[in-house]
Amino acid sequence: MRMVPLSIARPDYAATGHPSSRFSANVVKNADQISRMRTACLAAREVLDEICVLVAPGVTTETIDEACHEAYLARGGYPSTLNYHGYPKSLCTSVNEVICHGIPDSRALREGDIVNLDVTIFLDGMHGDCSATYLVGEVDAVSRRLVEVTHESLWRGIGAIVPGQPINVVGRAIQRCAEAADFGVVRAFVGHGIGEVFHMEPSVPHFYDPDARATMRPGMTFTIEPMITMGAWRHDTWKDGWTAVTVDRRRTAQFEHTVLVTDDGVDVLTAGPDEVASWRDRLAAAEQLAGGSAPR
Ligand code: EYF
Ligand code: CO
Repeated sequence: MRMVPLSIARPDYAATGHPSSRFSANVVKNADQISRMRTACLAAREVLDEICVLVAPGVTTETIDEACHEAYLARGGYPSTLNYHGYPKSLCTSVNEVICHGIPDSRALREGDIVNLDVTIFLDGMHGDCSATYLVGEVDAVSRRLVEVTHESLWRGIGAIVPGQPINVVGRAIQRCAEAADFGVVRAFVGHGIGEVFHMEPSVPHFYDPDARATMRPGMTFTIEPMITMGAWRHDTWKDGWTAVTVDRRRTAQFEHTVLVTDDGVDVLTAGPDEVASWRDRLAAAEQLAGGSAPR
């Protein structure tokens, strides 16, 4: 396992692999917690931006993991995934048919692959989590479309966040977007509350689940991380116990942000300002074309 200097503060599971209960932290954060979430989420964004430039044919996912590990440490952060339930690495790297939790290894990326890099840092007592799917060299048109629609579905889900509404409006927006493009939505892995604890309430399904009725309240922080498939949305798990793959081994993509519910909408804590502005414009233009109202 990669080393973390003793000077870096660790989450409770770093030594044992067992995190404290997901019910042990408050769902609505106070101003101090929100300020520390901003710090952790900004660092997660920076790390992802730093390591994504390594994606290229011939580069192993282990090499990207090593760079990611060093990028966390350089910011004084702990790699949240390291020993989380025993997970062995500092990054998840999910290639092609891998839905999520792919373990970095000695396999080199190949021209035409798609790869999701999922970064989570524990900094200032908080976890910040984001991911994106990248193209390795020249990629076929259907895979490119899968990646684009998955990114749009994330922003459609974010656009559905309105305080006072049930959380299931997020999944409804994501599912509409994915299925309109004839893609599938993975059900087994969902977004989740995040803060001092890596995974906490609420659960955030990426499909319409009428039972997901938790009310979105200002001060909540959670991830939205749709996993969208070209074919079947059901999964198998590799013998390693971690790696989730599509049952039909067709490709899948994922994007993830950590968000904060505000008094009048949402603040995307792991997004750069350019990404927020460009998606707001794109979705507003699409809504106008469709004759609807602009998203919030
Ligand atoms: C107990 C895990 C536990 N969970 C989530 C735990 O970045 C993440 N989500 O956006 C994320 C990353 C990891 C993670 C790495 C390990 N886990 C995974 C799979 C099975 C499991 O069983
Ligand atoms: Co993540």
